[in-house]
Amino acid sequence: MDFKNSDTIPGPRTEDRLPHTAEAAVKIVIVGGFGVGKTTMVGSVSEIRPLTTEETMTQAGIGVDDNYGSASKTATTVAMDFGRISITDELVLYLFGTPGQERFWFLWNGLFEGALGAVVLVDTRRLEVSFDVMGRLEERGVPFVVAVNSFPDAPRYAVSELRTALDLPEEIPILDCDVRRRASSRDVLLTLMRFLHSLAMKGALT
Ligand SMILES: Nc1nc2c(ncn2[C@@H]2O[C@H](COP(=O)(O)OP(=O)(O)OP(=O)(O)O)[C@@H](O)[C@H]2O)c(=O)[nH]1
Ligand SMILES: [Mg+2]
Repeated sequence: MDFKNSDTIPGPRTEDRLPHTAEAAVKIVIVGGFGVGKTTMVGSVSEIRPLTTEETMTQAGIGVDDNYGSASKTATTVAMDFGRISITDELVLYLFGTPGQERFWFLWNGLFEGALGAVVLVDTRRLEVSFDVMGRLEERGVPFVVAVNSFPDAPRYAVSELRTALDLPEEIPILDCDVRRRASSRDVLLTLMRFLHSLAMKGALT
């Protein structure tokens, strides 16, 4: 009788293994409105092959789904994105990207469970969506930083103008990013970690 030779079963990819030095794992959520670049961010920064739940956007979604920018966008997240990045040898972040379509927002509550912090991705062409998003994080007590994903045709604002427009207190970091670039996405996560650290030092983390 033939048996499958175990040598033919591929082992885990080297980068899929958690570094043996890892001591702390932290859950971070990436949130924001439809098409703001959440999946792109998780994909650009993850050191493992990201898990995505992208579904093709079809004619059936017309009138139901958000369609902003849909000319160039053909897929949307229906459940979540998942990725991982080691910030240091000891600290590993698990990244969870939320769906942006409003009809899937009920999934957010589960994704927020146990999250230490969040990145709110903002598109300056649609600032109004960010209020809902930030409100939900505030309700759940999840601290966040705001990262403006700079699309080429999006209006540019000074940080102080954005702070006023988004009604954000002085201590919440706001920064520009290009989620397609790994270094830029990593900078956003480092800013969030520094912010969480400063909150922990003040005893403001629950
Ligand atoms: N020009 C430009 N395009 C970008 C940028 N970031 C993302 N994109 C593109 O914008 C589209 C939207 O990105 P996604 O990552 O799918 O956005 P999302 O927030 O996950 O979308 P949903 O899950 O549907 O809410 C993709 O086609 C990206 O390649 C950017 O900084 N500049
Ligand atoms: Mg997505």
